[in-house]
Amino acid sequence: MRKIVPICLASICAGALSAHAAVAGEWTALYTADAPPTEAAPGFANPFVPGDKLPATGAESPTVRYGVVDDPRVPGNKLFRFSTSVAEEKGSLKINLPKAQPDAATVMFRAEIGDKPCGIDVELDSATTRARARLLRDPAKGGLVVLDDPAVAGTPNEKAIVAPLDLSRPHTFRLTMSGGNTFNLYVDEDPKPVAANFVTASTKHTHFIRVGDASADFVSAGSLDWLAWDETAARPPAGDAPAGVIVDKAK
Ligand SMILES: [Ca+2]
Repeated sequence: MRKIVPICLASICAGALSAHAAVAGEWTALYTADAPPTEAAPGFANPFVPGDKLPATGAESPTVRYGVVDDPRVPGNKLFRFSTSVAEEKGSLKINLPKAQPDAATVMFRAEIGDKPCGIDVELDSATTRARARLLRDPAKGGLVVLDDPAVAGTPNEKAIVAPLDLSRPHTFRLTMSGGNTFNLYVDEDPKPVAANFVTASTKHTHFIRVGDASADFVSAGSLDWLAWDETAARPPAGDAPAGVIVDKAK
């Protein structure tokens, strides 16, 4: 049985921001970071595959560090923490579906940006394209959500900043796909997406979900509290989140 994470409102609330226990929903899989992401676990039968830039043997190298750690904010909760110190060593993790990539799907996760320029990079692929977003720690502009694949005119352009981020706490992200190439990106379950109905021009689509690949552009550091996905539908925020996990709320 999947571990139910205790909710500690006092340790999560920040100003007008709050967290709440999510309601139950049917999700294809939920990774809670109670075990390494490369291992199958209760509720998580599709473990991540290490990216090709990860060390060939073992889970870490001197420049790519990762593992499961205690959540400093929520007693009993676990986080997957990662850090790279050479940009070419991406430290990425991939979910490769054993079947055709869907044309409608949702990936949802809770993450915090660490002390490096890139917090996390997440992509969601269909059979023809992919959407990709990065969470950045910019020395001048602070926390940012940036789209990172070529986008069709009329939607946010490549490298477009679509939202600021409070770097002092974790956030909840939701990336949805419908029709094979219409994406929405939501932050902290605000029903208004930070990037709405965007279409990408990328022809890359070699996985289903990939996290942590910052290309050669950045070194990265951050933590992942949980990640869930649905292989059947674009699911906008509406109290529709996995049960038993912490979900940040914009309002
Ligand atoms: Ca967790």
